[in-house]
Amino acid sequence: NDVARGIVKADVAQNNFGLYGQGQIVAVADTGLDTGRNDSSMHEAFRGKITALYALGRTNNANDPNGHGTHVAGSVLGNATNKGMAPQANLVFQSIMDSGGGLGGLPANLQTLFSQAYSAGARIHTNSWGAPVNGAYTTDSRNVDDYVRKNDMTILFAAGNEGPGSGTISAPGTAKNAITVGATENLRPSFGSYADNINHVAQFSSRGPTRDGRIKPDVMAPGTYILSARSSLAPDSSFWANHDSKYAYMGGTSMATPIVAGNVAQLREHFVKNRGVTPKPSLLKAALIAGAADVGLGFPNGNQGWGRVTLDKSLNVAFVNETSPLSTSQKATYSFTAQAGKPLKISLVWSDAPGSTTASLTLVNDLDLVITAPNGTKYVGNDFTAPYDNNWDGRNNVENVFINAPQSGTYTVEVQAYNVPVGPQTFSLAIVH
Ligand SMILES: [Ca+2]
Ligand SMILES: [Ca+2]
Ligand SMILES: [Ca+2]
Repeated sequence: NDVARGIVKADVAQNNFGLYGQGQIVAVADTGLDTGRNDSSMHEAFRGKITALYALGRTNNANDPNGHGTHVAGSVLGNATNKGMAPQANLVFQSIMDSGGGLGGLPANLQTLFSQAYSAGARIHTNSWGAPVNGAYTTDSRNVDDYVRKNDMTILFAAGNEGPGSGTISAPGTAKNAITVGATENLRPSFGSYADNINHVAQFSSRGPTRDGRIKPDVMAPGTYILSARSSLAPDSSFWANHDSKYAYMGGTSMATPIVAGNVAQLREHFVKNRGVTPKPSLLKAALIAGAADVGLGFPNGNQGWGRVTLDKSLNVAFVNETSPLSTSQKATYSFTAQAGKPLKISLVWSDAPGSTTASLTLVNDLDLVITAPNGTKYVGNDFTAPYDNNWDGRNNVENVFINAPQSGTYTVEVQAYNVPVGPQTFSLAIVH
């Protein structure tokens, strides 16, 4: 956590903007949390900040003999040493590990899980688990999409650890409306080649595209040799390396995902406190994507998605917060002023209607992003080959236009509703310029 914080610029958000996740409640569904008791026996990282602790997998027992859940929660909001990204956020923890060590505490319909957390006040829900389905869109993926579309709940899922082959995203990480997180390397070179270059995608990180050809993961964060909270009940064998009795090292997209969840808490705090809006899930996702950094693979790319989270860029976006619902053939138009020489990144995200698990395409409502430069040059979303206005995207509910060397002057942004069968469709825009 201490190193990752600098890589994703959570430290800049803390030091320069005062963003520690205050006022945000983040839900974590995972194995368990340390002793499982919200009292003085609890790990120092969480004492006094637990809003709710639910035992869903074992009767009246939310403890963590595994170590996974405690470590994950520490990366979001641990508040002792080796702090998480949003140390002033509060925690709703849902222990889903059953007595056999599986995740039998998960309800048949994931919306039950999200609703419990929502009722406890959480508006961010992070999940470091999934099933290796090689990019398939499952009933769980569908339920995630339906919940995000209908509720103010930003839901994150780990991409999975089935890399480095392509087409290996786990479910529900294949959900359209989730923020799906892959792992890049941390910078702890004493541990060797798995943590020696922040621009390396971790070998194990699951790769896109999804089976229906969508770009996933969405964003990346460090996920190797992460130092975070250690459950007092977990054996040494649970960890990548030991540190001391309260902290230890783990790795996986499981570790990258809660880092981004903490960043989302910081970002949400910023929108509420400093930018005058309650950001919808689609805006938080658009801001993360517009701000993210290419690790050197270009776009679109199934290894890195839209790049590594770079929170200070995301804080400063120009934005439209889920507004102007569109029906088929309608459009919304905006403009902004660009400066020559300052790279331009425009992200359109919408919370699409849930797709069919048997269809070849899961996209339901097809919006298109169209950018017009001051000299009339047009760009359409996700066309990264010249000319940039002839490959229209009919698969993704994230569309980006990145212009490395913009002209100075007024750019026009159009969001066109090409086909909206389950409408009308709201959307969000985030612009780094
Ligand atoms: Ca490496
Ligand atoms: Ca489109
Ligand atoms: Ca093209």
